[in-house]
Amino acid sequence: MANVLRNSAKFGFSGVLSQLSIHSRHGRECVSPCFSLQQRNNSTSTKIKVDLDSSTGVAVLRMQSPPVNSLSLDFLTEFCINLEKLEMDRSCRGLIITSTLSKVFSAGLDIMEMYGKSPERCGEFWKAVQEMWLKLYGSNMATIAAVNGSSPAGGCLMSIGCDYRIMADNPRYSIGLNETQLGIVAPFWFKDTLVNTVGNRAAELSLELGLLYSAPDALKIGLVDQLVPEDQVLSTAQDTMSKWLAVPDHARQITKSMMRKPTIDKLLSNREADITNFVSFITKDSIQKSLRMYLEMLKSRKA
Ligand code: CO8
Repeated sequence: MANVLRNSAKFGFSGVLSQLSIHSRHGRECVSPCFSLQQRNNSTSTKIKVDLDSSTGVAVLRMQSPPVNSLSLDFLTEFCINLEKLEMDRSCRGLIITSTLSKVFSAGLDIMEMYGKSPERCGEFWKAVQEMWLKLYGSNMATIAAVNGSSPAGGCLMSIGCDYRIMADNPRYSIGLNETQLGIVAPFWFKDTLVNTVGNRAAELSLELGLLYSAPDALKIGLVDQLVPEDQVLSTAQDTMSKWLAVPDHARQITKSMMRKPTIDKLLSNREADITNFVSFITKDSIQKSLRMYLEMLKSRKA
């Protein structure tokens, strides 16, 4: 059953990853045929840096794509490749996701990927967003988000895709699914992940109003699990991870699958329709206009 979870996140994987795929000695697909031991332990790409400590079995994935770690197609592709590598590496049991940027964990989906792009490109982008969530939410690893800055929209999705969230105790940092504030609608699997995290009522309020919660408010509704001083976010994540890894892997993985598989299967069986919906929605003139106004607002806030 543990493999069900692993495989459910893997099926349908396409594009760059499938071109890199080979079969591993375990009979599962793995990426990058020329993946050396050194690369497996520590990989650095442009937007993401991964350090795997083989003595603890814990990898730290650092997002390092200024100015705000927005989730572009390139970023998502790198993210998925790194996740796939770690997933296939039997020495890796836990994953901590954090940011190297000050003040920002991730600003969510790169709005420029949704503005003024062709339907084909939008479809490709959305497939990558789906893939990121499928891989993370369905990961066999224990996953902790070390949220050391603001984490709106897709950044929040990434956080709630993990098993546990530790956030910097800073009221200036916010987290939430604020899509309606941009005039767009969070798809059903964003909604399902939020409901699974904070319950139906809090999710309803949060989604309809597009609420961004300050770190203390996020703790109150259970959107994050713990607040710690900013300089202790990563060390607390590492300490917490050792508790998660004290649970036998197979028991934790089967339990995780039991909790998450219905949500994952719902997207897997509606994946193409979800892409079609996204493309027809996002390319509408009225939605493009909302995005343009939101981008202008972001720029003017700076001025
Ligand atoms: N995409 C692209 N560019 C962005 C984004 C983004 N998500 N966020 C910020 N930027 C840009 C800004 O425009 C600015 O650009 P420039 O330097 O050229 O003026 C630069 O990044 C720096 O931004 P700030 O000055 O605002 O940086 P701060 O450190 O002051 O603030 C924040 C950081 C808090 C992250 C802030 O930038 C912010 O709130 N960003 C917007 C976040 C947001 O609303 N994201 C939503 C994205 S949509 C999404 O993730 C889910 C969509 C689901 C689609 C469903 C449709 C069916």
